[in-house]
Amino acid sequence: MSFPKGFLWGGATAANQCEGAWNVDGRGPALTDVKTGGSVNAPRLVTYIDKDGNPHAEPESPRGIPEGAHYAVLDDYLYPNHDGIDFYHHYKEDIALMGEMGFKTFRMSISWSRLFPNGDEEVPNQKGIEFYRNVFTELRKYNIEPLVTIWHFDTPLYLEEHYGGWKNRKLIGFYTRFAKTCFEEFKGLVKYWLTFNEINNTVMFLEMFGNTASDEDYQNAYQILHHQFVASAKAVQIGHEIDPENKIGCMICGITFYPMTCDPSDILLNRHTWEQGIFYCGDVQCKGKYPTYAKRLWKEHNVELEILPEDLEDLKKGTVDMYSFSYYMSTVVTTHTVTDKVGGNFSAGARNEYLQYSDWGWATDPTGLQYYLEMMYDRYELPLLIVENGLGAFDTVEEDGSIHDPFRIDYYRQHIQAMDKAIQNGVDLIAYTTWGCIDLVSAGTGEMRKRYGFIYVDKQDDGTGDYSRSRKDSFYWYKKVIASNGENL
Ligand code: BGP
Repeated sequence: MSFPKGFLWGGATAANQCEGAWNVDGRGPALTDVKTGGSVNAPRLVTYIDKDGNPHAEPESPRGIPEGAHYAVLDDYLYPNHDGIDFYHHYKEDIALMGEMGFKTFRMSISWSRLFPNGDEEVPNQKGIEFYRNVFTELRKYNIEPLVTIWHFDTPLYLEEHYGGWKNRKLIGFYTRFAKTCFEEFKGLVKYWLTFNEINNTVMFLEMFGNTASDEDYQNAYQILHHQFVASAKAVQIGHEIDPENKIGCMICGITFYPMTCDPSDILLNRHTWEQGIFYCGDVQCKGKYPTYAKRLWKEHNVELEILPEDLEDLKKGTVDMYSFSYYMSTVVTTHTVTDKVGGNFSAGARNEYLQYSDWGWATDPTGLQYYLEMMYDRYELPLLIVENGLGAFDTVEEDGSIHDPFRIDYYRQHIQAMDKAIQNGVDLIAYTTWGCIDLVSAGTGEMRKRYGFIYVDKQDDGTGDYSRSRKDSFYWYKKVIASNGENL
């Protein structure tokens, strides 16, 4: 195995899917308290669950909040992001378990509305700052390097309701203040930062296999992205000023796309899908300017962006130090009619007969990961981090309390082998944080039963469970992997 010394093995979570304590110590409600996390960026393919447990389709308008649903539901939501797995009160126990596995790094995010309850305040909530300082200090006790996502879908609800969310340019200023506060307050405790989780979701899933989007949807999506690009670039500049040691990355939802046939129209569509879905955001954030094909993308949907001259300066000055991405699956695109569609949480494509699919229809494809790694390293020549990868699956607790998850171990083994091949081929991969290292609420569906963890959490979708934590077989396996720096698979 070729993993470099100091390789950052670990796991990943997001505040909105694990912290809970949604109204504790001054935290304000976030958009993700009332909608599943994925819906924030990919409004079409998710449902929200009302207090009687009934799923409802998303409303027509992208990013719209179901009318009358939010506060009414908030108090006793059944499948809630806002309860999470109560990491807020269990963090010491959870970090001890991560320490036991030998984690070198832990990816987590900071809840914006815990620091700025409405999002537009000038002064942060001290209790929120205290919480994260305690978490980072606890991580350092175990020599675990925090890897912190500043925004993981959870815009304060107030900003959505009163400003229209990221469509509004004002959000750049609010986010920048939030990011600056994080860099200042956690200086010396955190060195690795990611500005926006899966920033590309906004545009990637607008139109795939039968989903339709209007020109207005495209207009909004590209304008939202422009605001987020500028916000990210400003954050990178501020982060570097506050501490030159800071390493700040982008975070892209990584999917490997294949053409279904060798029909030239499929090959061209595949290239255009990569451009719209994956390269567009990475290119702006890594190269500091809009790519040449952006004009084609905008023209296709009559998009006219509001871009100020100083924005372009910011993009140039605020390029990221590293490229991070999530990777769960590949998908297949075609111009031909497809009847057998399979989907991820946010994506859907044609079935690939060479691959196996998870219970949630995600294609397991480690070779696609190698492909992605080699392609992105060549494109950007920046250190790469895989900050999400994993298999959402059902777990069964045996009578003696043990949990056997060989399927999960197999999945990881294959992906780690693919990473090894990419490293041997020259890729500078520095970190691997598996998604949901501790079971948490699903972003796409709001469920608990779709589990990713090495650590099982007794919280069930029917509201039962005592939140106790236990070790799955994969826990012991991953511990060996880390101890041997990837040799012992
Ligand atoms: C990514 C999100 C995560 C996460 C993961 C798994 O897109 O960044 O927040 O949840 O997908 O998705 P799901 O929870 O739908 O299984």
